[in-house]
Amino acid sequence: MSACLPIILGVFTLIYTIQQNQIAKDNRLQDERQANEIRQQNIYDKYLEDITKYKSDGNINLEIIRLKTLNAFSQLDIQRKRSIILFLYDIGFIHRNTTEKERLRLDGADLTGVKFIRSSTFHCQLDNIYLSGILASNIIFSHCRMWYANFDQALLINAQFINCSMSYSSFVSADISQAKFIGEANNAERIDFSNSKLIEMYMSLPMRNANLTNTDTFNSQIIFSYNASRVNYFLNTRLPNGTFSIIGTSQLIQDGSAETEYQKYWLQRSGYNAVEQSNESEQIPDAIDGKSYFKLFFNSRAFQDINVRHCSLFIDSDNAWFNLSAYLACPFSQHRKDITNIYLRFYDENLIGIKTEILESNYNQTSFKYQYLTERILPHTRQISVFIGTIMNNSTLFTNINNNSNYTKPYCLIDDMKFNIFKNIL
Ligand SMILES: [Ca+2]
Repeated sequence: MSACLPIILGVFTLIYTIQQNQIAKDNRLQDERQANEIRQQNIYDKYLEDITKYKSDGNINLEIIRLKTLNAFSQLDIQRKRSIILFLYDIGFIHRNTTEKERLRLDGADLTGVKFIRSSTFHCQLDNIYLSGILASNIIFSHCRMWYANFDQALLINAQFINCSMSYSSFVSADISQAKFIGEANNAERIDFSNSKLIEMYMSLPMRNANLTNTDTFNSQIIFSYNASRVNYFLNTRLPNGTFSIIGTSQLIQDGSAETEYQKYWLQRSGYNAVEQSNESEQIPDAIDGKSYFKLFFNSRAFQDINVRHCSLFIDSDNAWFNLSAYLACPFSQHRKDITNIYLRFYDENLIGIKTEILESNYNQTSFKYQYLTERILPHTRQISVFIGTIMNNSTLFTNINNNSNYTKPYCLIDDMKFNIFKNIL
């Protein structure tokens, strides 16, 4: 017994020391937590105080407010971030139905994991909330009313919208992959999902009247309503099984037939001569389509840019081809090698040229001839510039000028130009 006592005392001392160390450690952590809490509360209070003062003074510089807000978000916890969003909403800074000048943009604001959950004290009425460009993976909205909400360009991976009423909301160019739309009626009416990613998204009710232009729904669990009054709009859409919906094949060149005032859509290239439009009184030959056509002289050049972002998904799938067609002629030239051409330049997202294609008239083409060109569109193409012009033998021009004849300047003709994108089924 007497031999045991020191051992017991020793064990006791050891346990006591471990306990004391743990208590000291707990206290230290508690102190750190408190300090952090106080620091966050100070940042939060100062932020609210500043913005309220700007607002009451009428001294609203949205760029400064934006920087202050992003700075606050980078330091605060999710509860305080949520409070700031509700504060900004309440004072009208993040409403979709204001003008762009009056609206605070929160692009890049980190709202990851923030929760907006309706409760007895919080009604979550967020109609028209404007949260374009936020970074908000795992964000949760539960039992909220958010008609006309705007989440354009936002990153919302694995977001949850539980029993939310959100008709007419907008997710243009947003990433809502793996998100969940769970719950009751009105959950998903007339939402604009164009250009957005809905990969592996889940929606418990059928999707209705949504805009799915260029939307990626690959591997999603979405049921599309085929009720006649509730059909969704599919164009260049990647469907859940990986296939594509109808691909837009409509004419992408604006006024390719010289029928409107052509300067409306065509720009003159600097350093080149103008392209002209024929008028009926002087017109020989007749136009192929409508009443007039383009007249292109020596060194004439005009262009227009076609934006193909609305079918970027399809283009990047590497199945996209284009067809360019037009009627071309050079009846009023004096050199058999004078030609007219349509020159296509393909650009990527950064406007770096990645491909060039040319459709040309033949030599000695004195009357209109239908010509076309069909080629693959390279993935990553985002813009296509269409140039119309001529390659004329210089001597033709000089000959005419020197002869001082009554022969008007030689020119070539283009009419009924069409550019379509289509799916190559081979
Ligand atoms: Ca025409």
